[in-house]
Amino acid sequence: KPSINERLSIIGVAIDLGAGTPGVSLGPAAIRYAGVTDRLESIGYEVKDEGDIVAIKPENPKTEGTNLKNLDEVVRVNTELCDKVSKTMEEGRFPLVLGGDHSIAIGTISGVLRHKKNLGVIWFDAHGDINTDETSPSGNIHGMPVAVSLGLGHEKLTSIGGIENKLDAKNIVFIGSRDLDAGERKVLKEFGITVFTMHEIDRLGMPEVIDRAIKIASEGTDGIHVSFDLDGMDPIYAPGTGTRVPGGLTYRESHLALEMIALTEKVVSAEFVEVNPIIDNMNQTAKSAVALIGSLMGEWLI
Ligand code: 4U7
Ligand code: MN
Ligand code: MN
Ligand code: MN
Repeated sequence: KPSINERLSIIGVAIDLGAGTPGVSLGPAAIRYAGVTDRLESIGYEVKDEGDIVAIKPENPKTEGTNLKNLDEVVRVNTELCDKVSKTMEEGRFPLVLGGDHSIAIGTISGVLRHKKNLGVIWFDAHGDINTDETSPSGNIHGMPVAVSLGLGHEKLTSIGGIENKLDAKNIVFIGSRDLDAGERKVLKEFGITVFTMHEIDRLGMPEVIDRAIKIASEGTDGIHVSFDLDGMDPIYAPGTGTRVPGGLTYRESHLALEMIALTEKVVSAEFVEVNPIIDNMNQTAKSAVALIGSLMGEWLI
């Protein structure tokens, strides 16, 4: 039996404007073809598929006075997503957001924050995603959602969903990091954010890492959001993603982590992002995403 919330809404976000590589906008379709709804229904969830929020490629990707790519459309899409996530939670349903590039975490998290003022976040990713327009080497907004959710960066991004509630750095934890930029390391240190890089996972083992991560995301919070970038997994299991980094989480490490998080019964929302079927191998990465969703939603429980 599922333990988190038996009613669930799937929200696709067909956007690649925040990423450097095109094609991740087809992620939600790929994850649906990999059977996400059937999988969740077979566990016992009542699933409502809300379809996709669709980004439209702008004629001019530049906004005056910034290096950020496609800023205005990324803002529009995330504002819509914020409202949809918030409405889903209002209906007492669990929002499962399918990406799409990781810029959509801005909309998801700001929507969840309307209902959960003190939100813990567990961020699975090879990257830090904590750049701002000032530190970003690329101008790609998918490298910035954590910064934005802390209130850092371009005002058009930080004001999505209102500025009064933001994440607290002490309740954010990273797992699987192995490609952090110089500017990101500085911010992570400055804010005292806990980062379990692959080094810590190798040394401590995933059970210990996840125990600690759950404590960090739980202390003083009223729920946990799971943000899973498929590039956190090793490219062997998730080759269809634009920013592959070798030496990632194994199949069982990722699943064990999500299973242990499921047991807390504290998860209020989740997103699985950066699935790019255009550069994938037989939809393998979307299949990995569906299996991971199964683990987070308790399909392994007897
Ligand atoms: B993803 C990068 F410089 N840090 O900011 C950047 F290495 O959502 C990559 O984690 C960001 O996939 C990757 O452009 C964003 C780069
Ligand atoms: Mn990443
Ligand atoms: Mn990411
Ligand atoms: Mn990526």
